[in-house]
Amino acid sequence: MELVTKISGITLRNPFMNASGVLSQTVSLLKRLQEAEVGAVVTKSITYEERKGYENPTFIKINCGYLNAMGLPNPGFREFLKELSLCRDEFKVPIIVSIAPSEPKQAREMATTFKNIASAIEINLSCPHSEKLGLEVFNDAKLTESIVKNVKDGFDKPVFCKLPPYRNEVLGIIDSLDNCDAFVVSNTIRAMKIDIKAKKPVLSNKFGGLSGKALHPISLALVFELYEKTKKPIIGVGGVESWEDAVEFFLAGASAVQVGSVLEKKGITIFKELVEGLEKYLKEERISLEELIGLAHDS
Ligand code: RRO
Repeated sequence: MELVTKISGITLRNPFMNASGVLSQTVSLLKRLQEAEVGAVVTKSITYEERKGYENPTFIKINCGYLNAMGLPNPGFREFLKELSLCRDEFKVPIIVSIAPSEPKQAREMATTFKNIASAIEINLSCPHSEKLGLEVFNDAKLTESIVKNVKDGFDKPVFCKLPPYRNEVLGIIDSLDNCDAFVVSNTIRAMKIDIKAKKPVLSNKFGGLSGKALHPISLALVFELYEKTKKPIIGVGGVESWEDAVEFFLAGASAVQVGSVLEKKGITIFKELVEGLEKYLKEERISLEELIGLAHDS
């Protein structure tokens, strides 16, 4: 079955990509990723200035998924651009550059800088545990609107907004995000774990983002609801561990699916499993991927 799909005019050989931040922190990891059967690669969220990230522990497994508070470790956009430019030609799949801006002018500068490298920009409006970035930006509707507009003005290709999993806030803002081309739904949920012997939070940053199994039904419900409220394409992300989980996202209305935590667990071979599983399912059900998208909604 044909898995080629389009998101806002970008052609993907299949609808699967990594979620930003997972196995994508460095250019060499991105190169490894594309050796797997990905439709596109998504970079770690890049900030204006370099960030060291938080102290360990930054990533832990808990019984309903994973908690992370990496703290956006990255070399800053100029250095990252240098590294990526050196091997741009080695990439055979679209590169989606994730940026985490905190103000409009810097957002525009970052987007413009990546215009010859990126097939799309994904704006991180949803990291749940960083000061003046991600969710803190999203919680300021005017700032968010202005950032999205500036990225759009500075970049002539598609711009995606990565949203948090919080239904009311997302539904309250999407109309003012008219400038963007697609929504990525969703980032992790703000969460924590406390060590009962040490009597203190386990993550060095105290709070982190919950991903994995527990996130899947929550993101799925938001994708389903957004699909009825927007005409923009949606990229589903959250707790996909098997092709069946991905199919749920397509049925809810996602045009593509990103995978995150499972990459830590299973490695890049998960993409082959997803591609083969989806192909087999489409064949058995005798439908195309295009027909599958949104099929769980009443017609
Ligand atoms: O780097 C992180 O700690 C991080 C980011 Br940028 C994000 O968007 N979501 C998340 O769970 N962690």
